Amino acid sequence: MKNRVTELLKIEYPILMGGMAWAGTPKLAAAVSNAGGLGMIGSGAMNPEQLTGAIHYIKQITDKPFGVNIMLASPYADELVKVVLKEQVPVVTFGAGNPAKYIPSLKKQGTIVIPVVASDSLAKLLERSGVDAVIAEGMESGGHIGEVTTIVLVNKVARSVTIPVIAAGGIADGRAMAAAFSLGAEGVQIGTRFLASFEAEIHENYKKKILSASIRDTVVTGMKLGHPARVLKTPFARQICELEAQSPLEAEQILVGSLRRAVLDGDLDSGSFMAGQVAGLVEQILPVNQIIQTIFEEFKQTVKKLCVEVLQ
Ligand code: TUI
Repeated sequence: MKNRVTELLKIEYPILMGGMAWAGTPKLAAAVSNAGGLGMIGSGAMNPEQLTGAIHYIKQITDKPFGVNIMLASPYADELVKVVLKEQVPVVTFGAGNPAKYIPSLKKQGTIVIPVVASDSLAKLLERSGVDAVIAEGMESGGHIGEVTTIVLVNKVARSVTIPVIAAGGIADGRAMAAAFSLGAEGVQIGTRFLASFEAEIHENYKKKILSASIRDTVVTGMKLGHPARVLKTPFARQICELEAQSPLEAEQILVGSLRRAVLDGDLDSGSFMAGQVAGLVEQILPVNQIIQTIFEEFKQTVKKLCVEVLQ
């Protein structure tokens, strides 16, 4: 397939991997890139040395384009940007904030810059700052979220900017990909679906939890603390939501390190299993290559069906 996103990123399918902290390892990212999508190293939990190591490693296991996601709430954000510049990473995505101050240096070097936005106003502002595309991420997604649903956000952002829009949040199959393209998106970003893959280096408990989740099995923690994050509904997640109301400081402390405990230890008692509402749609663990092929095939079938029915 050829469109502005595949041309910009030099990839086969307009499918990007979400930049997941802890779970977005070079191995998973390389699997996505090798399958024709854009793999993304999630640097959210890395220091500059760890990111340098991850970039060196991915360069050994794929010769395809890849990206690095920089989570702007990271205490290392400034230094992580220096690392991607030094290592000449082809694509950088940003999340959880406004990356305006980093854009000039990255664009000067020719890096492709794609921030995540949760509003049309930030999308317009960043378009003027010279970003190459935006990811419009709705509140169905896992991890840190905004307040607007994907169907409303992607529609509005696509009507507000002329650069390509990549849709995220609630997308795990070809039907949702077709829906996103109907709203004006030219690419999709997928996170949760790739966690339920053979290549994902997360604890088995995490994968099992995703497979057994229904579409109502996520909850948003941290709402009262100012950093809302969608996670699988476990007794721990419910406990955090209750504690937030009574003792926000205590809730904050318990949340520290909880994503690491889910990803590395599969800790069901004190881990935050970040996942999107699509966890309820994911039924089996598959190789990344098959996930991408299946999504793209269903996308084509969906578009074809609509064409036949609507244009007959
Ligand atoms: O960043 C994400 N998802 C994440 S980051 C993360 S790490 C984490 N760990 C513990 C607690 C919380 C987070 C897990 N998942 N997605 C991208 C995203 N960005 N979603 C929403 C936004 C966003 C929100 C507001 C982007 C820009 C924004 O603008 C604010 C401003 O300053 O204008």
